[in-house]
Amino acid sequence: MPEIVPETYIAEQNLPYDFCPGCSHGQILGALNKSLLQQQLDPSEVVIVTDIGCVGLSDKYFVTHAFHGLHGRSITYASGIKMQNPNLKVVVLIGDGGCGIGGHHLLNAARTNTDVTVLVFNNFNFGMTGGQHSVTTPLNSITATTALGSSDAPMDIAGTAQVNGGGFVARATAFDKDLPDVITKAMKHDGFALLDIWELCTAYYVARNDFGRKEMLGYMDSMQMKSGILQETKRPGFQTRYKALKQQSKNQDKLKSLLLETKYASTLDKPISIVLAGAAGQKVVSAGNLLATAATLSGLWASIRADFPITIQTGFSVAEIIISPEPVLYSGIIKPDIAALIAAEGKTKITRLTKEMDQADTIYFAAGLGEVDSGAKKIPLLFPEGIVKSIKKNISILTAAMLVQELDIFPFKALREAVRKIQKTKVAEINLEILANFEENK
Ligand SMILES: Cc1ncc(C[n+]2csc(CCOP(=O)(O)OP(=O)(O)O)c2C)c(N)n1
Ligand code: SF4
Ligand SMILES: [Mg+2]
Repeated sequence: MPEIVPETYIAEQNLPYDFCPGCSHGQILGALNKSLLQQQLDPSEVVIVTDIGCVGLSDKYFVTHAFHGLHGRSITYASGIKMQNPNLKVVVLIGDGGCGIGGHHLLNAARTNTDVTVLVFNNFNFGMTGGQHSVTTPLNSITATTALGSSDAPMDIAGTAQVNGGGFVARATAFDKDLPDVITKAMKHDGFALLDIWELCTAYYVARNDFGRKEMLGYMDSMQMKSGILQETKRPGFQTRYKALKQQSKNQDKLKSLLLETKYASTLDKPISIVLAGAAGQKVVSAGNLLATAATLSGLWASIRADFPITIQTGFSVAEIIISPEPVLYSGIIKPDIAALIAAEGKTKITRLTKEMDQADTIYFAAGLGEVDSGAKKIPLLFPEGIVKSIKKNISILTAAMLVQELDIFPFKALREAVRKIQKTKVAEINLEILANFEENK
């Protein structure tokens, strides 16, 4: 139990609610507060994720953490928050409108059984924008967008979660006395939990359709959509399942060996962008990965973007690498500091980039590729004959070695370690020999 449990989870300084008189949203929030009190949760371990709409105003009424994002996307944010920190209790507050706009997210969260609790404030229309019809609007209803009566089949939100494997699914109304208890059950369930809570938008849906509490219950009966717990499975939630899979995995050591811990030092004080431009089969992207890995092993940040056509073994192959003493927040390169033209296909592909380069930048070019429309310094890519059987075949790794030597931003041994760390044994053996020959002959 937490050291300090509040007397209420409602942020009273923000009351009264910004809802119209008679709107059920406040009632559901009251039930959520009661449920949190039942559970005696530490407010700092609860995250309320709100969708858009009148329901989206709700997070500010709670003393817990809050996240408010785009319409229909709240379940994805909640899933991400839970994945990142499985100790948090994550509750989504979403309207029927949000469930329609983000329907794909809803059914996939149910399938994944990700451990979040979704409270659907289902008032049968878009409240906030003036009462347009939503996916749950009953047939023949009058709304701002269905003046002659809605002709769409209403979506069964609880039913959708149910058939898609949601761990805990219930249908309720905002007036149910036991709503706090059902919310508590849902939040305690290990896995995806959804409560389809039927309620009243007094400003629009109620006013236009003469639809009060009694009519809502009558509609529930007529649709044979029973209230109560509809599904409670024993299937473990995604986070529990993932943890177990990770523990059982035979690849534990392999996964650990992929961690790139800082082993070497670097004096780099500003980002440097490098573009390797070659052709399919030249292992251009592998060379880019080696540079980025070696930089990471030297305590730097690195990003790599690979670009190649959908075809295999033909066409260009380009690797864009940024190495930086700070996190790389944008991995695109507009004007490279260094470009290495390894093959004609790559040279053509990056024409737009080389054109942007000026005398502060350097273009290294392989034999026959020196004609470049660019203000950058141009230096031929020359390697001593005899260091490897075929310079042409190994030009990418040789270029990476040359760049490490020329730029001097991390030690050469970091490149060797990168080869050992990320390449398959046979490939690594060949590349380590190439690097050894390169060092001997430099
Ligand atoms: C993608 C997108 N489409 C439309 C809107 C405009 N919009 C804002 S609130 C809202 C209606 C919300 O209805 P609902 O989710 O049912 O919540 P309620 O207002 O009924 O609580 C709409 C359509 C939006 N913000 N984003
Ligand atoms: S418009 Fe409807 S949903 Fe929004 S606050 Fe008013 S009654 Fe509630
Ligand atoms: Mg609504």
